[in-house]
Amino acid sequence: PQTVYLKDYTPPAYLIDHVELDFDIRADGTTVTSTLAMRRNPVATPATLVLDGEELHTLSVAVDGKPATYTETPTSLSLNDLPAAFTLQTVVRIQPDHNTRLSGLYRSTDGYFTQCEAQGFRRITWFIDRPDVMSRYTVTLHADQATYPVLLANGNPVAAGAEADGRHWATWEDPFKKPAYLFAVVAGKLDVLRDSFRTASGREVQLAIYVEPDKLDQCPHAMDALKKSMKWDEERFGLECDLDHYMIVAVGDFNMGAMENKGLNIFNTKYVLARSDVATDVDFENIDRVVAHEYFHNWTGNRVTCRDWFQLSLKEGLTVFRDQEFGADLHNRQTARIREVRGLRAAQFPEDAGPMAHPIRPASFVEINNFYTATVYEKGAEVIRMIQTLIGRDGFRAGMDEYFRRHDGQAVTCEDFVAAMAAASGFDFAQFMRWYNQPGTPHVAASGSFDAAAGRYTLRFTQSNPRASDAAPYLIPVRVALFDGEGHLLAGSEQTLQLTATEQEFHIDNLAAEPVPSLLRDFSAPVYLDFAYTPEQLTLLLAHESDPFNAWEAGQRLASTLILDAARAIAAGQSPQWPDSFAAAARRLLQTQAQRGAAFVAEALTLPGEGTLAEMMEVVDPDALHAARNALRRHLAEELEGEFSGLYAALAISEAYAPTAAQAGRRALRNVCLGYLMELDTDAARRLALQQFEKADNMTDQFAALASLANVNAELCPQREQALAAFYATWQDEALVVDKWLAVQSTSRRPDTLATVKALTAHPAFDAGNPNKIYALIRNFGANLVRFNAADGSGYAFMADRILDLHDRNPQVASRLARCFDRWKKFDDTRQDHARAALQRIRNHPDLSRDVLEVVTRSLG
Ligand code: BAL
Ligand code: ZN
Repeated sequence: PQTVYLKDYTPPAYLIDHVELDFDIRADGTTVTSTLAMRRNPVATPATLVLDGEELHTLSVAVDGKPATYTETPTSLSLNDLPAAFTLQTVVRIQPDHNTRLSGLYRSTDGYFTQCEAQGFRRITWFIDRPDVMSRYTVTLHADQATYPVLLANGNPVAAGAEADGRHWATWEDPFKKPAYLFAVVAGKLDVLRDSFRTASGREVQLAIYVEPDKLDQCPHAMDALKKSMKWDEERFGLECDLDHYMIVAVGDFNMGAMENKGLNIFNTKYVLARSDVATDVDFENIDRVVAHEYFHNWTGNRVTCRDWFQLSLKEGLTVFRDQEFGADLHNRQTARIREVRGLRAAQFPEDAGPMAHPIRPASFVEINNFYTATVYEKGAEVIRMIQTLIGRDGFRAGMDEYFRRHDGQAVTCEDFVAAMAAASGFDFAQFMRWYNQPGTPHVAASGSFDAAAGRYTLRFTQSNPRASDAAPYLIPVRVALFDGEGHLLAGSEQTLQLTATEQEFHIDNLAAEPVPSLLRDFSAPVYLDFAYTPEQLTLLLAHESDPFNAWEAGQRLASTLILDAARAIAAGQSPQWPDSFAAAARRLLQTQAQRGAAFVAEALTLPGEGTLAEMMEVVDPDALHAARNALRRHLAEELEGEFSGLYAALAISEAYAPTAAQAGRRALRNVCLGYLMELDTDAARRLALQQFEKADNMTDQFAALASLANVNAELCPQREQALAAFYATWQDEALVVDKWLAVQSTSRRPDTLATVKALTAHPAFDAGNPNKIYALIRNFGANLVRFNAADGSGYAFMADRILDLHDRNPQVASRLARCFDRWKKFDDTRQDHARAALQRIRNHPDLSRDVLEVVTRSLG
């Protein structure tokens, strides 16, 4: 397969001003008639017109109404000798009912849906399928009226009517020009929840959420989230909705989370449907953020879009940052930041250290679908956050205003965005641009020394990038504050240091005694930061640091050291040792939960994940790591049983369920307490969990109880079997809850998890064609560090089988499964041999899909 390079970008030879599409949808196939008003691009070198296509059956091609001469390959249609401006009409047949890739137009249970980002539009019709070709669209759909009563496309409805044979039609017109990746149509039998929103300037926007029949009672939360997002974007960024109609359509078969098509978002049901008995607090919060994310794209992505796919982070990093800020304002800013960093460390840091490492703006790709990554999205958001840190919130807002003033209606680059920020703030971002162009997580090593005679504290920093040793130094904003020995913040010590050189030092004067530095507050840059903290200093910061992120971070540092030491001890056949101070610090956290907030304490008592800890090991020993982490949990449970039991009782909520930050925080901490009590491995704890499972009036509590029971290791645990069976019996008709049932089993600690997962692939609950089911059961198993990386290679062999089973039917999802192998080179030789054999077996498969081939080749490389 061909590699595409950013450096090879050239403007398109032709432009398409208007697109008229006619979809004749029938059971035996869909006929798409496309009429394109085209002209030569005045700024491009004249060339052959080459249109993109995939799996299209061409029926006719005409230029200005006359049959045309053309050359066709499976992926291109070329025409020569064209006038300066002309109309190109093509008629093609496509087979949405057989489109298992879920890219282009495809069939799902309740009708036909589309997904065109990044390159799905070419699976619908011949087109110049690249984001810098922006056009106005008029779209007509024809389908059977009884089976597909709802016919939708981007923009505004302009006409509709009945046709012969019980069919009907509808025409939609989108007043905004857009790239093809934002195109969408839907034809289905769907229920609709309607509402409206009046913008700050008085425009009335009609809102609609379309869902499968009988799910309307699971839509109000998403509708509420949409209206809140619309208001938030007006208040924070002065951005109003430009549409008359804003529609969200939920579909159960969807590769991604959701898609920001202009005025017609298509969502995975996972990010729309919610009711307290079927969705958890985390689900409610995720829906808020994803609904906001897609809405925010209307400005950051749609009105200003990407020049080419290398610029993906231009819209994704920025829009993730915006949805993070919205979520923080709506819920709990402190814990939102903690969770963002937890997620970054679990997914992006390993990605940036592994075979798929790439800058937030990649320089090349084989398959763009492989670059919808944690790096482009989450690290991209961190880069945007650093820009705001460097120029301040007002400077950032001025930069956003300038960006839209300059580029509204255009397809632009990351440089264009940063140039607008620079123009508005006067800040020099030249060195900062390295964040866009270099891969790898920078390592920052810091040390401090105190000159008592001079009252001077010196902080020294060195930065390096192990993944890219030739990388030039980054501009790294490091927020710091200093604390005295009693944990008081030293007045005036809060500042943002700008690291720009490989080695650098900063002085702080007029100090009476050596301070305790708190570095990288609020996680001001996506780096590893090493400082030789003593346990006493970390305990002090955990108790007193006013920046909640760094208070949490101090606890994570303490726990990480203990667990990694314990893993080494266990591997050497010794018992782990736990200092009294750690349980004492945890006790103080529990005692101060009322002041510090239950949500914060829940996060602070959640130990770093195995995947994150594995990144800190030279050679990962997943069994020892797993045993060490669980042993520390058990140690805390034994030391703090009384506190956990007491808080479990005290945190019970008597009022009706609401997914508010306050209630969610209480439930989170209460369920953390339950989880620790379950570590005691007593019948009393299991009965408590089963009781919670049975009595819960909401999914958060029911699922937390189920998850703790699903981990029970005992050969026979009647409560576990009872809960799993009851859960499935109750929820088997709620697809998203069935996903939870699958996930809770594939992420279980139990040694027989692989056998369970294998058995579940044959269970009626599993559907090998549905991305959500595959993610729930198979990809989650791939993230189960200790079970996926079993020493005998059984986890790797199973994953290889699943990837080969799927790669042809759905390359995008198969490729995501292949990413489970990313870190295989961090394990011991025996595991590496098994992983290599599994990867080679995949790579040697004839006709392997391009998506999987790219990932596996890089992994083996
Ligand atoms: N653009 C793909 C889905 C999303 O990031 O919103
Ligand atoms: Zn996005």
